[in-house]
This record gives sequence, C-alpha cells and structure tokens, in this order.
Amino acid sequence: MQRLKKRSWAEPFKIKVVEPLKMTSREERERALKEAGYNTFLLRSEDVYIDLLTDSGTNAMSDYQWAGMMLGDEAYAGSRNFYRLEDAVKRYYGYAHLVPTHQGRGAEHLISRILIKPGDFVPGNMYFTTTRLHQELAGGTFVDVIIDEAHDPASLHPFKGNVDLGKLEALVKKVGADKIPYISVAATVNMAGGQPISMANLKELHAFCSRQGIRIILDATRAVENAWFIKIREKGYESRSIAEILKEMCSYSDGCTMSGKKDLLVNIGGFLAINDAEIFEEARNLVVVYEGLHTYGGLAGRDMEAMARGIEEAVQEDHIRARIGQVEYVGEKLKAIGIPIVQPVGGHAIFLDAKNFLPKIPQVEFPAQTLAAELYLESGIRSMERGIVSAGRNKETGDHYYPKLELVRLTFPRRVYTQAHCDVTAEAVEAVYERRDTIRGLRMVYEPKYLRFFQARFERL
Ligand code: PLI
Repeated sequence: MQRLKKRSWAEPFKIKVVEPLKMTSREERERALKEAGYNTFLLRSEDVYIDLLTDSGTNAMSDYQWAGMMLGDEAYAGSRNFYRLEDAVKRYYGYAHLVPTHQGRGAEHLISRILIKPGDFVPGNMYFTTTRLHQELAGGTFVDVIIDEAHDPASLHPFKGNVDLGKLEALVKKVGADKIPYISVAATVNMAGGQPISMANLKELHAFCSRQGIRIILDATRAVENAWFIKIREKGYESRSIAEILKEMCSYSDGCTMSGKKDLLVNIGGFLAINDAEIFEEARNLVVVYEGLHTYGGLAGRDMEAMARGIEEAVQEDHIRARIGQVEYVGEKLKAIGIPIVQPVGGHAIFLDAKNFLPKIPQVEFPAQTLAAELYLESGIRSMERGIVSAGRNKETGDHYYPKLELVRLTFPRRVYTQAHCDVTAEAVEAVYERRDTIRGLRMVYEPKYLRFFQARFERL
C-alpha cells in the first residue's frame, strides 16, 4: 500500500453559505465576449464561471463580520462603528487620524488634492491606475522609482517592490525636494505582480526622505500580504507576528491610503489615515464635499463595522498563510507545466506573462487583452489585462505608454474559491497555451478618456 507522506495545509475555515456557479457553452461565451467588446470588464458576472477579475470587494466575509453588520449604527453623524474603525486603524496601523472613504480611490483623491500642486512630481514604486490618475488630475507628474528587477517578469528578486534610492535621489537632484510633496509607496506592488517591498528598504527610504523633508504615503491596500512576505523572506522577522510587522511598516510612513476591499475582507470601504494634524484637518474638510461626513465618508455604519472586524481578521496568521498559499499553489502548478508567469509568485494573483505566452502578437495588438479574452472563451474564467491597455496614454505625447510588463492577472478573492477551482483554472490556462499559435490579436475600436481599460472595446484582427 502506498503511503501519503505529505502533510498538506487546508483553508482555516469551513463554508456556511454557498453561491451556485453557472457554466456556459462555448457558443454562449463567444457571444458574450463579442458583446463585451473583448473586454472582460464588460462581461456580465452571470456569464462568468470562476471570477478571477479582481480580489477587490469580492472577498467572502466571515460570520463575525456578518454579525457586525447587524450592529450598524446608521446615524448620520458620530456612528459608533466609526469609532470602532478609528480604534482598529490606530491599533493595527498606528496612524493618529482617520478619514473614512467609500473606497481606496476616494482616499487617493483627497491626499492628491491636498498635497500636490501643479508642476509637482510624485515618485512611486511603479504606478497604480487610479493612484496615478489622481496625482495627474491634481497637476502632478508620476515618476517610477521602483528597482529595475520589477520590470523583469523572470527576475527572482525577493522584494521586487523595493524603491531604487538612486533613482529617487536623481529625481530630487533634478527637480528639487520642494517639488516632491510625497513619495507614494505601495505594499505590495499590484502592477509588478503583487511584489513586496522589504522592511530594510522602507527603513532606508524613511531615513532618506526624513533628510530631504519628503513625506511617505503608503498604499496600504495589501500591506498585510506584504507583511507576510517580510516574515518569510526577510532575516530577523521570522518570529515576529504579522500585526507587529504591519505596524513597523506603517511607522516608516506619514500616512496611508487604503482600499479596504482587499486585505480588509470587505465588499466596500476605504480610508485615509494620517499623522499630521493639519493634513487631517484639510482632509476632514474635503471629505464632506466628495464622500460624506467625516464620520462615515460614503460608507454605511455596517460597512465600517465589517471593515473594523476585517482589520482584526486580516492579520491572523492562519488566514494570511492560506490566502497567499492558495495563490502559490496555482503558481506552482503553472510553473510545473511551463507556463510563463511573473516570478516569484506575488500575494494576490498569478500574472501570466503575455509577451512570452503570445510572442507573435506585437504589443500594439494587445497580447494581454487577447489572452484574457481567450481564457474566458476557453473556460468561462474571467481574468484582467494589466499591460498596455491598463497603462493608458502619455498625456504629453498622446501615444500609448509601452510598459515592459504585458500581463494577464488571475486574481484570487479571499476565502472564495477552493483548491478544485484552482486546479480547473490551471488546466484552462494549459488548454489555451496548447493552442497559442492559432491566436490572433485585437484592435481597439472604442477608447474612453480616463482609465480606458475599464470600458475600452476591441475587435478581433
Ligand atoms: O478600487 P479602490 O478604489 O478601492 O482602490 C484603488 C486601489 C488602490 N491601490 C491599489 C494597490 C489597488 O490595487 C487599488 C484597486 N485595485 C483594484 C480594483 C484591483 O483590481 O486591483
């Protein structure tokens, strides 16, 4: 008799409520894809089998969070859930002041408006779509200061989210520190493949920025996932708790923007947290104009309660181990069959390297957009383009940005899919890979002005 020698890990939860999935026929998917203009954002959710479009707002809440929803205090002003959230943010992230917002981009809007003046430069460890747009709308110019390894899908650097201090220093020399209101630091870096920044790099950055008088604003959207990578990859952090690591990370910044729809295990919500009392005062004034009163910021009381409880759950070690373990499981499967993916595997998603997957399709024919469409057609699995379409256009030249990374993101919502769904996903990717030579690119036939990837439409070439 053969013995099972391996000891597997399993999800640290059991399932109490289920939502049926629908499988469609290839003909139905062909029709749905055409109607959606070959853009997975424009598909109807009911036409999707396994939805790996995003991990944003698609998480399964726990019974503890759902129970908290019933304790929503829906007062217009001074809801008790606001104070619960404020308390949780102070305790786990360590910032002095909190302004809730309806989601992450609400917080990005506020901080960009408050700190950026026309003509300013905002460096960052790679861009995120909404973050950069808010910086540009406020009159700033984004400057990428991430290490070069981040742009190379094959580089095995353990902290591809690190800031290149040489690049930052060069920018300071060129434009002057007074033209740099803050550096925007993402942890993890979504567009680089969910890659973490190291504590050592954060520490060095903090020392440099303190000398120059430049603030650090953390994009803490997936900072808990980043904390996990620090724990398992960075010397000296092996026996520190995720909560401790998270708080230390935040201590090297002046504030953060947060999309609670990721780490914090909710379907909606976000916040701006900041140490500086004057910036807080300004944010509290502005939030009333754009989001809602400063004690709800566009959220219901129950949403704030769910987010406060999500903060507590997010840092639990068995949760975060399983969350990232699931993504790693899919990554290992794909690597084993030779699928080109961004390595090391990041925190929230597998990123297929579309340039290598479909080498015959030039970047102007949107290889990643094409691959996402083909994967849907093959299997009903929805993924997302993170390449030339997402990068948008240079506002000066009007030409596309041509990012080195041309990726398709298979994003795993937290606590939603099982290992069997992961297996089915890997098999679907393999099936597309086997017929890769027959796949043709796309032409863009409709291009919206802002964040074009959401609503652009395409036709097959
Ligand atoms: O979608 P929002 O407005 O709650 O958050 C914007 C946002 C900010 N920073 C980072 C790193 C994000 O990943 C982010 C949103 N991400 C989405 C929607 C995603 O699918 O990755």
